[in-house]
Amino acid sequence: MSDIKYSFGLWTVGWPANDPFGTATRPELDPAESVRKLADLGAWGFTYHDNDVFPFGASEADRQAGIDSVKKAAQESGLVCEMVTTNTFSHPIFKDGAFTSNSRDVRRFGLKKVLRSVDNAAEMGASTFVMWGGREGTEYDNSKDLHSAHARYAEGIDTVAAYIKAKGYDLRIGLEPKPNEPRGDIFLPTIGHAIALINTLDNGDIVGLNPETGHEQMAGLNYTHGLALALYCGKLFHIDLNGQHGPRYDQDLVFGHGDLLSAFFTVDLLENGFPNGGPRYEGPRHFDYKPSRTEYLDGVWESAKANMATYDMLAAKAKAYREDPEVQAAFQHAGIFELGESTLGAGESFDAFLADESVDGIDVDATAERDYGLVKLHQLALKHLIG
Ligand code: 3MF
Ligand code: MG
Ligand code: MG
Repeated sequence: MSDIKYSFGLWTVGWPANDPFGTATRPELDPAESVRKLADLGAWGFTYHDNDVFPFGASEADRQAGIDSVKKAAQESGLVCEMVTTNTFSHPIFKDGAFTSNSRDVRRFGLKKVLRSVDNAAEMGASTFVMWGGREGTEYDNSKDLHSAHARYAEGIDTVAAYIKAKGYDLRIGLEPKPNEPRGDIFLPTIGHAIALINTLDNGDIVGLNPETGHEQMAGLNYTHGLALALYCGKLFHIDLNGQHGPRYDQDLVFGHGDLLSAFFTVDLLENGFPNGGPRYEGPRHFDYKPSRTEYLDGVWESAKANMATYDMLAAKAKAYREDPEVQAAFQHAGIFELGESTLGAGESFDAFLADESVDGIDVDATAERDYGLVKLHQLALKHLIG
């Protein structure tokens, strides 16, 4: 396998495949065993929710025993704990949200649960702390004062960021947008919404994003474009890779098993960067998928391997695509390098620009007839992907 740093949530392989219509089809896995198994399969890192390693309401002793068991497996196998997150969605107390619940008692309970998880993330040496607001939302638009809900959400996130700074932890927060499921509408439904809220925070410098392939695609949006915006804003702190077939329930398929062409361009961006240079994503290639309910234990580990194998194959194909002189010529023809040039000249004044007769002196009809060759360029991508 490649030297790409692959990472898995323990809740992915550990999902016993219970869904809203049926009970589990697989036994619970010991999280420490999953750590060892993922290391055997060639993964580099792992991530978990607090309640993936100890149950909700565990005694202090049981809590520490769960953490220590996973920590020992990590030390022995060399698997890196790179991200920790909090489950603020499973227990009924969070049915109306954690940071945005109408109940102040619930909000204070949720905040304390999250801060304890932050301490655990630091203890495990993680670099990212993810916050997915699974229950932060509504089914009905009159369920909340929507201004107060956003204010409480911002307060909660800012408080966690301030706590990280106060403790001197080397951690950054990754907010994970999702449009719906399990709530009818979840707050911060997309990458763009999350960036807008981050910009209002006092401690927003350590708050960025953990975008998930399927979550953007559930909203009919383009994941690769979302990653590009997050990179442009300096906010791509972590990623959740998986597969999805457009707007429907959250499928959490193996990466590449949904929209394969989109996955190809995601990998092309992650591995090769923008054609004109610019910010790069340096974090782990983290998978947040679910082994399908039809699979038993062999299928769990086959599907885990499939994520890494698919990414490896796409990375090799994306490299060949970028290195192909025909592709580079098509980039040139399409104007992709030209888009890297600023529209105004360096230091060009408004007066100089408006006085420049060559701007509207162009032959508009001839310019409108330009053939960008984008279909040919896209066909070249297909040739590399499936040719
Ligand atoms: C749900 C998710 C979550 C988050 C996790 C934090 C249970 O659709 O994607 O997984 O990823 O809570 O990373
Ligand atoms: Mg998901
Ligand atoms: Mg996720």
